[in-house]
Amino acid sequence: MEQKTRTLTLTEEEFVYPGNRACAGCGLGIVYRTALKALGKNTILVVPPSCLTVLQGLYPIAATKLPCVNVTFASTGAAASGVRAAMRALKKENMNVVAFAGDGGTGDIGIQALSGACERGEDILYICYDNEAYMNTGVQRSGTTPQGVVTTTTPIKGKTQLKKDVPSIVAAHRIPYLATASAAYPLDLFDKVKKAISIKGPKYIHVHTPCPPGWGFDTRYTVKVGKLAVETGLFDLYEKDAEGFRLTDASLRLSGKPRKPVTDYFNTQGRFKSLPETMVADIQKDVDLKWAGYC
Ligand SMILES: Cc1ncc(C[n+]2csc(CCOP(=O)(O)OP(=O)(O)O)c2C)c(N)n1
Ligand code: SF4
Ligand SMILES: [Mg+2]
Repeated sequence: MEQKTRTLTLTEEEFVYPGNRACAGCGLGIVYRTALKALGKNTILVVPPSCLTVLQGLYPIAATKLPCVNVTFASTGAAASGVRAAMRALKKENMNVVAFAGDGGTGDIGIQALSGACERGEDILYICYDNEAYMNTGVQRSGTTPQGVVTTTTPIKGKTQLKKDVPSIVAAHRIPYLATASAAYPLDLFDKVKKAISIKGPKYIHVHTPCPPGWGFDTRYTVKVGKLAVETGLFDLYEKDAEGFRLTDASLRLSGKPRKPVTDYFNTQGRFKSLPETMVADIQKDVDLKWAGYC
């Protein structure tokens, strides 16, 4: 696969004030700051309950410079559709309407409203930051928690079920733009958000987002852990649009090359402490099979 040249670069303007209520080392801080730079000031955010509502805070001491509608979990896709309709009525078509939600709020509780918005062809961007559990309420397992991970609501040997593939569910709606990204690759994320808002209709970006307290690693390793997820081939950076599917950034560079073993990723985090060896072997086999399909 051919690498597209990067022409964009991060802008200087900040839309997040210094100092917010996220934990030290929070991957969401990188995702949010980068995405807002790409979105710019003509943006309205729609945010359900999550660590992001805590990070943003509430007026008049909010950490964000952008207007935000805080909505209920199940309604994010519908609320964003309503905000888009309001912008149409006010003849403010140039506004970006952006739903920004966690993995639990997206892949479990908000999935039907997201599906409805995609099926109706609403002109919205939906960004899901995937920290792979319900973090804000104390690390409960979600549909997107990976197999084998220990949370406060899994058996002591870890989650038995597989991680739900939410980007594939959304892709089944055949929307004009869909991408995955990672907090560890902010330039790739920036490019994808820029591209998404240049396209009409529903757009979806799923962002892998390391969380030090929830995943059990030291706050200084957020980017290292995020990179290892990509370098081991467990989480892939890609985009899908009218031109088709392509790997991007580090995932594209990995194509046809040996990847790091998945244990390099698992060993960095306490949440994988109970992973049985047989499960590790099965996961490695699955990753190898998936990558054989890319080459
Ligand atoms: C209907 C409803 N159920 C439960 C809650 C409690 N709650 C608030 S935030 C949250 C966790 C959200 O998880 P996720 O969407 O993954 O975002 P994260 O906290 O991980 O950033 C929960 C369960 C709520 N606010 N509303
Ligand atoms: S619990 Fe995790 S996602 Fe939530 S603010 Fe803390 S580091 Fe960020
Ligand atoms: Mg979450």
